[in-house]
Amino acid sequence: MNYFVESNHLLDDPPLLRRQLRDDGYLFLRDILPTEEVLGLRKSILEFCQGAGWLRDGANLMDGLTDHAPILEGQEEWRPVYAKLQSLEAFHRLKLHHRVHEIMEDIFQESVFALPMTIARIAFPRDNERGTQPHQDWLYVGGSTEIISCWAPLGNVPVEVGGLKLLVGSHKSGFLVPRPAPGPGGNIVPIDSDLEWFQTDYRVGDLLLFKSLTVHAAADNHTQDVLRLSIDFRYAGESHVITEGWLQPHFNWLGDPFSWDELDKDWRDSSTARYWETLPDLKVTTHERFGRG
Ligand SMILES: O=C(O)CCC(=O)C(=O)O
Repeated sequence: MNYFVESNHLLDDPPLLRRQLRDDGYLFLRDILPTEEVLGLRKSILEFCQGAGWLRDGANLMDGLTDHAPILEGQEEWRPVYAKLQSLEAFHRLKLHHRVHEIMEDIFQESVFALPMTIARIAFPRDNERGTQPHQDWLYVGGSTEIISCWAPLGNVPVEVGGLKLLVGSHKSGFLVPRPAPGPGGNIVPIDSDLEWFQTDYRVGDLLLFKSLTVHAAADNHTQDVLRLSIDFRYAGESHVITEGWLQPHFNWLGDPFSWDELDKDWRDSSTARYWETLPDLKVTTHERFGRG
């Protein structure tokens, strides 16, 4: 098992930070996201899970323990929980944190913006075969291959619980042709056996950044009872092309309640809602074949 290299010491040296990203296809940073906000989100999400009967009775809420049969993203029972989560302003605001923004400006060397679609994963234990399979985000995100994906744990996620792993150097292989597979995203790409998987003991506040062509997947959850909660989102430099589907909420293809009109009605006055509509020159194209995160 290989652990990510931590790159916090490069934050004051943007050229070296960019070089590290270019060489390895990822950057792993500790203590970027604000602890209180991450834990506040974790609490809200776990309350929704508890309300749905997914958590073990009598256990500490923040431990996120489940004895429920695994529930897969997209399933009927999952939808109301995910709709509540997607209507949390704090969930959509987290990606806009100034430290994330500053790092992205150092990477892109121009003004940047966060793609509005923001994804949460509530990954059940005892379900590894239906976890996120090895894939490249570009298949779904389209547009510029320079778009950066970010993944962060919503709570501590030790190696035992899994989290995200990635294949270091895989961004140099170009676009890999996927085939259908179970799990979120529904595709898997071939793995270069010369490359190695890296992961880490994730802590609250950590941020993993990776390139659109970097192969990544859910690492196995070796516990019997711990839910893994995480957020993922993407950034682009203002001169980069994005695809129109990413201006919509995750699972917008199901219709209401996964539309902005439904989700942001209680936070429409805040700067989190519809911020992209005031950005001057968004370069938006279509991505008809894929586009689902
Ligand atoms: O958290 C996961 O299981 C999948 C996340 C992912 O694949 C992504 O961030 O692109």
